[in-house]
Amino acid sequence: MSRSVMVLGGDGFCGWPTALSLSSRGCDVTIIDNLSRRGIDAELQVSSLTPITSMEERLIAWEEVSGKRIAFHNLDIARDYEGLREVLDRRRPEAIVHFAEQRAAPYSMKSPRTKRYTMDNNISATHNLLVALVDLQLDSHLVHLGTMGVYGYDQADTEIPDGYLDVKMPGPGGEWQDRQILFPTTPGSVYHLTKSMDHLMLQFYARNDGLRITDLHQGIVWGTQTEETRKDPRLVNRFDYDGDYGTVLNRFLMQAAIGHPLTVHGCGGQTRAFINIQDTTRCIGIALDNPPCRGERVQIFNQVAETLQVQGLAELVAELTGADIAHVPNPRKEAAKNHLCVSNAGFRSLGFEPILLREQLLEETVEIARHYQARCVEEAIPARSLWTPDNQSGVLEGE
Ligand code: NAD
Ligand code: USQ
Repeated sequence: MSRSVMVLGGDGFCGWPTALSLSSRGCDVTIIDNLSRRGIDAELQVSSLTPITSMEERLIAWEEVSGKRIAFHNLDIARDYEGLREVLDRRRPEAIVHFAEQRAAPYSMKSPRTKRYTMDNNISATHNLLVALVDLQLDSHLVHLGTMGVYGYDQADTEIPDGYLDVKMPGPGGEWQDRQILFPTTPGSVYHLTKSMDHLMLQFYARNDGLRITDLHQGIVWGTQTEETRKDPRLVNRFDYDGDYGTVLNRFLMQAAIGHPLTVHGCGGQTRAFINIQDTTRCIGIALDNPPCRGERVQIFNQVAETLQVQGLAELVAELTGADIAHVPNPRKEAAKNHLCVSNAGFRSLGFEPILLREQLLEETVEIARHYQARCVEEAIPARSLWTPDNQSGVLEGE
């Protein structure tokens, strides 16, 4: 019998290609999404650079292309606990992949309303899901999409392990004892704060109720198409480029495609972790194939391919496309420069071989951006969300 998997947030940038990839692998997939991301596009008067079709059209196209059906429920998992409980009880999925959160740091810092929305939505979504699993005594393997940003970006030259840190603490007689603790969190936005809080909720429910949980600390996802979304134009994945939702590499690739200078914040000294969207789907497949046992602590994997500095990234895109680089004031409160060294040993030990940036997919993304450039709203490109009202330089005090 095929494995039943529920994909929460399955209309989104990571959720849609993941749902298709799982369906393609023979899983019986159900998507839950309240389409809030499309609603935020309307609120911001911008839309995906790629013309995404409605959920209904997407599912018809997938059935035509693959012969496989994906079920869909339009449901707000943060506000409709009974609705979520009812679908979970009916489907009793073997696994659940949870993407359903407000995921943009700039949007989360935009206004009191967006701060409160991000907090209420993300915390309630994750908590409702955990409560429902306990309430229904479901033994589904929960795979949660967390973020590298949970660790923060002020590490020294040390490597960030997969979630847990080996430390030495003084015992009663002053002797040093070995302990393993959760890596301390240092969130840099309200959005990242919600992920740090998710991180604690997952720990609590795994310990208290024996839930089987994998938490994936994912880096910045780049690219747009995957093996499955390429199969039909109606399956195209979303491509965010605006100042709130566009992430740095996809923004640079799109800016290069339309002849806009690459918007490097400050000196571009921030180093971040990256992963291609195709690898997101692969890693989730690997995580689903390797569930923890009941009673085990939360299994944490860093879902990253490589780390790069923003300035280096801009130079790489400029080299590839001939684009100019512009250094703009940083609207965020972040260090001018940081070091970041991350282990992805957990996934590598399970066979993950990451796609690296210098491979040909960068060009594919530029091509897609060129193809749809007429859909670009240029006024939506600048990042206008300020971390604090007086934050003109964006640099943390003491830098
Ligand atoms: P996205 O905004 O494109 O997708 C999220 C989806 O969840 C949307 O379709 C939205 O409508 C849905 N959703 C949000 N709140 C919901 C609710 N209350 N009920 C039902 N559906 C709801 O975001 P994405 O880029 O696909 O990110 C997915 C997950 O991966 C997020 O949790 C994000 O934090 C994490 N992540 C993303 C990236 C990235 O670079 N995109 C990197 C690391 C981690
Ligand atoms: N940046 C620029 N120019 C731009 C846009 C961004 O220099 O035009 C800089 C930012 O100042 C920041 C870095 O690039 O230093 C990354 O910004 P981003 O918007 O690409 O990524 P971020 O805000 O961290 O958030 C994204 C996703 C989020 C996910 C996170 C993974 O939106 O859902 O959790 O990446 S991570 O960064 O590893 O925490």
